[in-house]
Amino acid sequence: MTRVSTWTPPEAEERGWTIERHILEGQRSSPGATGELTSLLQQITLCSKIIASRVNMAGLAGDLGLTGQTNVQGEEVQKLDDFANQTLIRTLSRGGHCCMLGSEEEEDPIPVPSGYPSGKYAVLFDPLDGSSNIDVNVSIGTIFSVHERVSEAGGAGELRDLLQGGTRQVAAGYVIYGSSTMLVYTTGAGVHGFSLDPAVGEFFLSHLDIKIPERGKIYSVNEGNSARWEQPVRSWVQWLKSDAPEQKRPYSHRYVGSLVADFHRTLLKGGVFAYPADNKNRRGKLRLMYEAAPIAMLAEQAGGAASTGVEPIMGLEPENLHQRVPLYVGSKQDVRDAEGFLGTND
Ligand code: FDP
Repeated sequence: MTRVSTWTPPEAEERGWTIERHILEGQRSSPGATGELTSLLQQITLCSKIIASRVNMAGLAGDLGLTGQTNVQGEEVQKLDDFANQTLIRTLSRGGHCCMLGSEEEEDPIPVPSGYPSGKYAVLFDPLDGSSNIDVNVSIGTIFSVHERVSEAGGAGELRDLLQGGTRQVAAGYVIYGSSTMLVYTTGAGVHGFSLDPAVGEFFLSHLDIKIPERGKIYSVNEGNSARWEQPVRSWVQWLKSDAPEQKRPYSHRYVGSLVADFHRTLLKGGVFAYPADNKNRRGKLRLMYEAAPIAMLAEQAGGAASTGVEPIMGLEPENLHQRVPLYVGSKQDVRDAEGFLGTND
């Protein structure tokens, strides 16, 4: 169950709040909060600053290019992918608040090393999403998802601590390394965005209680795959492009190719991002646990929707850590339209 908090978002005059203060305020008004989630989120924030600094310097520091290895998904590992992955693993596995980690880059769950305490949370992350954009200075990001453990407190974490459905996330968020670095997160009390001031080395509240417009005017999909799509997906995209000014069509098209960047735009401006299933990727390309579920929690918390095209992403019960899923996410009305074409919305 999504955790209920009585906390309400701060007023506009609190826009200069640091992320630390914002998280702490959330903790103070959550009955029964122990401070562990606060501390875990602070560790994630620290990792994102370290990764942001390395991303910004990558061209100079010789950190662009491949490591020569392939990951569990069969993709070539970039040096920055590896750096981001190691930063998150080192920090979170020894930080005292996690019992188990899951990384998009690692085949197996990552346990807490012996000698370190086993904490209350299980965290999943995609350390550097949008890898194909690393070398060309296009926005990339880190995505994270936090669950409360279901195995016995204090003992070693188990796979089931990670393999929980989207509605059981207690926090989710992403960091976008773009023209500025932003961290956007939710703990079930709205979606809030913070911008990194690199001179101070601190994230400050810049986007308060973000809400996705009910309907947008942008669609975002890799149309290079259209020959492989099922007919309903093609019909939907054709409909979005058709000339019907009275219904505010055609939509504009934008596609960065980094989920974090495409979703960030969708969150702020509305519209829909999709990565449909096709006859090459029968279950879609994106990963449920590292990408679709956290993005779905953010979308719903911002008043939007996230669907496989036939059912809500948040309702899916995961079968394995690396499972893929089709994704339609963004403005509620735009996602409903997609579902209408895919046959679920009459
Ligand atoms: P990438 O392969 O570059 O890491 O899931 C990964 C992802 O990027 C998403 O960030 C992005 O939305 C999508 O794949 C892009 O896939 P295509 O190149 O097939 O469009």
